Amino acid sequence: MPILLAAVAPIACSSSSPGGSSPASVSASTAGGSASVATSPSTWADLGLPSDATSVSSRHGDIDGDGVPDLVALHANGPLYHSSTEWTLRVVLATGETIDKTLDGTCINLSRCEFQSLYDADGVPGDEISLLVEHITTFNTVSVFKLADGQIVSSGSFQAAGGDVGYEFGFSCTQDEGQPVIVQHSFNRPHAFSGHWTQEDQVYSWKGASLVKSGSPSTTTLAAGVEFPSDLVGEHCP
Ligand SMILES: [Ca+2]
Repeated sequence: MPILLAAVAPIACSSSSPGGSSPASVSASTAGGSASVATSPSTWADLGLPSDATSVSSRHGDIDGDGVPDLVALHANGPLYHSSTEWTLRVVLATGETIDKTLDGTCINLSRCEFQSLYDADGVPGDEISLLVEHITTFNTVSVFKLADGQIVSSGSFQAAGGDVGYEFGFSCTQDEGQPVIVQHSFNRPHAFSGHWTQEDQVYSWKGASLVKSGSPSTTTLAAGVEFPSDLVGEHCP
């Protein structure tokens, strides 16, 4: 995603961040005087982070779907104490508005929460944000967030990867009957080192800002000796 795309638009300075930062902007002289040109927020100063923010990472994405890249940041609230650290997802729109989402719970068994990807998962203009929020031996948990009614909300969580013998997980952004969906793939081989793998696919469809189960999971038993399809393990969203 390019960083310095610009669009001619009025600047709405309504930052709610403690730092009070507004998006990057310049004044351009014109024949009729000067005009403000809003650009995509692109610097750490644009984030207006609180003074106790640590372990900051950021990405660009068009979160509100207006065609201008916005700035998204993930930071810890204070020093890192692993699972006791609280994290915040901050979105600074190109309009200047800042929206925070305190992550529910903490980043479990992770040294830090991490961005997975930003992509339009629901077909509604604007990128959704997926974050790695938990690791246990059996799988990683990835949560999907989106902008809805001026707030960043959690849409759903999925399992990815695998760490235990006989278990693998992944999810895919795809379409079902022409509608965007996310499919959770779960692979299990009850006898860890032998026998048949079973594949269970559960479709999640969008209901407003939420991903909800659509119907019952489909279960397939793979032929003896056939390994699980490794290309479905992990996250598969554009
Ligand atoms: Ca979207």
